[in-house]
Amino acid sequence: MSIPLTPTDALLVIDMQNDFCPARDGIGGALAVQDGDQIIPLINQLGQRFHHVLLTQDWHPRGHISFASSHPGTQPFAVIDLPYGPQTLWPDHCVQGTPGADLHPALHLPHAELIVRKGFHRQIDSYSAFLENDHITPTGLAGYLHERDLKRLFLCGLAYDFCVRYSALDGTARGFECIVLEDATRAIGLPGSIESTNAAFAAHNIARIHSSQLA
Ligand code: VGL
Ligand code: ZN
Repeated sequence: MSIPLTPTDALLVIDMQNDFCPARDGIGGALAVQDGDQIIPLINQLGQRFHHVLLTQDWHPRGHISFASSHPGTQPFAVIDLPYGPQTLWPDHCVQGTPGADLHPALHLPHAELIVRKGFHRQIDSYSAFLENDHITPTGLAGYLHERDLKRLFLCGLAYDFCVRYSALDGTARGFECIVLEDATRAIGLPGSIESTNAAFAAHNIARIHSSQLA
């Protein structure tokens, strides 16, 4: 199966930030995804094939509700109940204005049209590029895509089992065709998180393809 690209396609590059990549010279790595930086050359190549490239940037205030440090007595990767539902707690990461929150310097996508920042409300986390974790608060991306007449999204970036997962699911629910470029993502890999992501994609007919399948 080979997929030809059309002018209404966009590449959606999720959270390719220093804190999700292994630390270099003391920069980043706060929530490093194993080998997260190894997908950057492929993403740069993919970017050249798309007319439209959109990025997301996880962008938390200090003291964000998703940080274990905001809940004394808890540890990162524990799950707590918040008013909007269960929330995994994370190490402090992608704090606004810090080097860890910067896009990785090896990412070279100069024609990217939009950077969607998410997770900036102190009391709500946001994995998805479309909707925050309360499943109510929109990021504005759906409106942007509608106005720009962009209909199909190819997703890549970090992390497969969190932000890529929920972005693809919410995009699909909003009527955008979402296709995951599996070799251009990496997972955090909490217990069961990859398996449940694969199951959710299958249940919603979200295709996982290899980048070589792009015509
Ligand atoms: C992410 C956990 C916390 C992600 C962001 O980009 O997948 N994961 N914040
Ligand atoms: Zn985050």
